[in-house]
Amino acid sequence: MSTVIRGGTVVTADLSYQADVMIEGGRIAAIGQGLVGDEVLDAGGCLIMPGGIDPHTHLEMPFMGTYSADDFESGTRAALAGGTTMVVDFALPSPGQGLLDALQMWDNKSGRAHCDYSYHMAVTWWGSQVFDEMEAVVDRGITSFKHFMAYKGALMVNDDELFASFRRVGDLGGIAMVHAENGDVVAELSARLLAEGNTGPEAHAYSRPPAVEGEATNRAIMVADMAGVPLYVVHVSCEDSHEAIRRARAAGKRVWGEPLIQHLTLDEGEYLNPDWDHAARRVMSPPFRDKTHQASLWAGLQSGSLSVVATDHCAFTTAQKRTGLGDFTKIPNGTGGLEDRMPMLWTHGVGTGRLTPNEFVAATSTNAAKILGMYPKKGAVLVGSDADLVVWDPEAEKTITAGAQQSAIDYNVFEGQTVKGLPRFTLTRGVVAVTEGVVDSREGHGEFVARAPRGQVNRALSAWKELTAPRPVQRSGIPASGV
Ligand code: DUC
Ligand code: ZN
Ligand code: ZN
Ligand code: ZN
Repeated sequence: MSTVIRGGTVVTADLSYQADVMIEGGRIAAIGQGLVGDEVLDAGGCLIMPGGIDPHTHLEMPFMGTYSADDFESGTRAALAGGTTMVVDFALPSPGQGLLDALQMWDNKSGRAHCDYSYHMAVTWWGSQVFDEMEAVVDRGITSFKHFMAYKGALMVNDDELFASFRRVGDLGGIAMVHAENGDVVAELSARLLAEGNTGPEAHAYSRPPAVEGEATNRAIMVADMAGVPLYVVHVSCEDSHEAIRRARAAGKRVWGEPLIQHLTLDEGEYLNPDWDHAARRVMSPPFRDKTHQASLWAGLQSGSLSVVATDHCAFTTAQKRTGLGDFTKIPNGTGGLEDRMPMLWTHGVGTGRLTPNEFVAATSTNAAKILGMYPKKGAVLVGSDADLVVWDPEAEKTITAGAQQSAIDYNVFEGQTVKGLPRFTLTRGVVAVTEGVVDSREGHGEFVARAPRGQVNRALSAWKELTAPRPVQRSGIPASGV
């Protein structure tokens, strides 16, 4: 049984060209002119692109006293509806819990996935058990380790733990990831705002200003440099952290930044909406920023200083959000976006001329596959690659509304926005899962994708070697020179 996608333009991160794509056994079998197959999908007027990879989701995650509302079933169904064919979720041990134990919990949940998936491993505490189990985690094909520099008293790790863990990740050939916000400052500002009677959702944003993110990003970059490990900074929301990443990259450091579609398209004005529900539904960390920060993120995607657009999909219902009525620090942090990431980025990126279609593919798929060590199995239109493909109709339009979404929650932060550019077909390993907005996918079809360690170090131009090299010690006597 073979399928041919006929009459479209193949668009990869590098090239655009007219060709048919033949699929057999879940993989791309041929790319060329006039291909013949058992089944034909009409791609006339459409672009054939690698399916999206969302490298940052939290499905059915225990968090702030509840669980995020989209699980691997509804979350991956939403992903496919929007042209995303793979998610990378975070296995999250609670402090004191073993990494392998947490991995087992995530394996139990992910069996329901409609599309392929992988995990990052979160390091939420430090000890010899964590140190030891990290190697087994890498052997399982999980090569990226996330650290929270915020959520003090819960998930946050201190600098000594960060440094120890970064060194271990570096020695294992993996990638360190950070949620970069200064958790001590956030805790202090939150307490003060509450004491002054600021209890509403807007105070959430006041408690996490851009400087909090910029400081932590700079610190993480320097610690990663000293530890000799490549660094991936999740949800870069502002110029303060983007500037640190730009500077690190210009100095030859292996540092990548990931903005979210939410921060690219929504701003802090959302928190001033007089409707409490409206504002609380948009509470996430980091919060939405003003438009100058948005412009910085778009510029980063254009210049290449930012690499990947994700969602941090962590959806909570209105009822869950309302546990924070009267105390903004209790509003579960998180927003959705899995179904909307690609149409929103196409509309506001390609549709406005900010991004080329090839840059769109790089930001939504190929760069994540390369950085995370799964290219060209994923993120490519090449013979032998998995047939995770989206046949993209640049003329198709819709208005986003919660009533029509796959996500399990009762609202959508992009409600009422019209997008132009939608999947005509989404294919997961060769199987058509979505046809013009109609999802017909199979729960449990998704498979775990094991990733290879990149074995990269982060010592290109750093002073790391000099700092740690053995040096002669002058034990006594007069200094050798006048200094
Ligand atoms: N930020 C969120 O908004 N939700 C989940 C975790 C995070 O860091
Ligand atoms: Zn985070
Ligand atoms: Zn996250
Ligand atoms: Zn716009």
